[in-house]
Amino acid sequence: MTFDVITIFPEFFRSILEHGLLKRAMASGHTTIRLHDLREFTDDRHHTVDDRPFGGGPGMVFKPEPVFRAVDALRSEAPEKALPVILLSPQGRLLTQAVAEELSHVERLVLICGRYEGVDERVAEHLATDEISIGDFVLSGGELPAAVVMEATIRLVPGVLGNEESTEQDSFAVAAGQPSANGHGLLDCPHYTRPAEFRDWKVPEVLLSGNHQQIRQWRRRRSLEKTWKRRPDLLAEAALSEEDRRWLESLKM
Ligand code: 9D3
Repeated sequence: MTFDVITIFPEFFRSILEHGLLKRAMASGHTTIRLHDLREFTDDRHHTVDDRPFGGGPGMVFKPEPVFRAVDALRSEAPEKALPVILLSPQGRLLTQAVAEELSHVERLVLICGRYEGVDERVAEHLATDEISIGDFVLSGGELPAAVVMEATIRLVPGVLGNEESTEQDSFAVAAGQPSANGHGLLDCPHYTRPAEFRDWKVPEVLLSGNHQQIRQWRRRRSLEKTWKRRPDLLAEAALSEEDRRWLESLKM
């Protein structure tokens, strides 16, 4: 899978490409990430990428020409193929596990990172094939969102994760489609490791008991409890047994 990132801050991506999952995916040949400096697609002496908004108002807007030129240059590398172009913008559809899943099947993806007050609307209307936001909070530009889209997508490409993790991932995607949820569409249960007692705080006794039936029940109940308290919206979609429902009823009393 190849990502072409169009940005005025290519350097911004260096550290994330040199660590963890993205580095591994590139080293193993599963992923190619190419960074393109938007300023290289300007034609004036000052490499101008932005201008004042028509109609007035604060801030600056990305000019359309350099963005179109950058994407045209990429398109000319394989003119016969359709090229998905994602504009990262606060007006986009929300990134979810289901969206990442959808993107992971694509062979090549262009990511346009905006800055300032925004990007000339003709980019969204006539160039981008998709517009994505990573959530309802204000960031300064599309670079962090582009990195988030790449990480969420690449880890779903077969072979990128180890076998163990990828099996787990399958159940995420199929049963839940929620990044916060486990294979049953619930929030994860608490996890502990040694020491069994830390600053007077003891690990729940049941986890030390070796009774796997009880441990399974304890984990399931903690998952249900946490989901009910923090993300009741997930319960509506979760796969619940009769026993789960009885436990939830008992919580509500
Ligand atoms: C202060 C400017 N805002 C006025 C209401 C609009 C605005 C313009 C540009 C807000 C943020 C940005 C820059 N953000 C992105 O380009 C962006 C983004 C985000 O801010 N949040 C979540 N996802 C994304 S994807 C791209």
